[in-house]
Amino acid sequence: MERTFLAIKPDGVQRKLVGEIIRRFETKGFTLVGLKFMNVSRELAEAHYDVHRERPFFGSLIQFITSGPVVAMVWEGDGVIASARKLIGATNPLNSEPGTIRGDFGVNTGRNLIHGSDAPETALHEISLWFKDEELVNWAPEIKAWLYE
Ligand code: D4T
Repeated sequence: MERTFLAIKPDGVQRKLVGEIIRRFETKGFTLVGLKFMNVSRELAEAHYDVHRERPFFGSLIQFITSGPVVAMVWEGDGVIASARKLIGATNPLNSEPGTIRGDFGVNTGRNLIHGSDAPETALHEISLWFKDEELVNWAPEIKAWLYE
């Protein structure tokens, strides 16, 4: 089954949205296989956002993501990468549809609450960047037969 990397950013943590955000992926039917609450080092932040290194917002992005704790997660399920991006919503929360996480809780691109991997290759890369193999839990939820035909 597919896996994706999601991280509740410092604004999501500060605004006490951790439970609300996790609930959305749980109730959708995806399976949590990795979870840690952590401060992000500058080194990890820069590696994670390496593709944005030359962008004008890179400095403020690194400052923001290292400014407080984040909830790093790995979620599993058929099609979870694209589906999680839909549940999260557009990068600019003002353009995110109501019903999405950013659409319901955000108003600014620099405070868009949650990160989600955007493709299978990025998901693999980001999972290995943030988690050791032994930190991921392989398990099959008992309700699987009620989620999948
Ligand atoms: P992430 O990567 O956080 O899931 O966001 P997106 O995939 O939706 O958007 P992105 O990679 O284009 O941007 C990464 C990160 O940078 C912030 N950002 C982005 C910003 O502060 N100013 C900007 O102009 C843009 C485009 C928000 C998300």
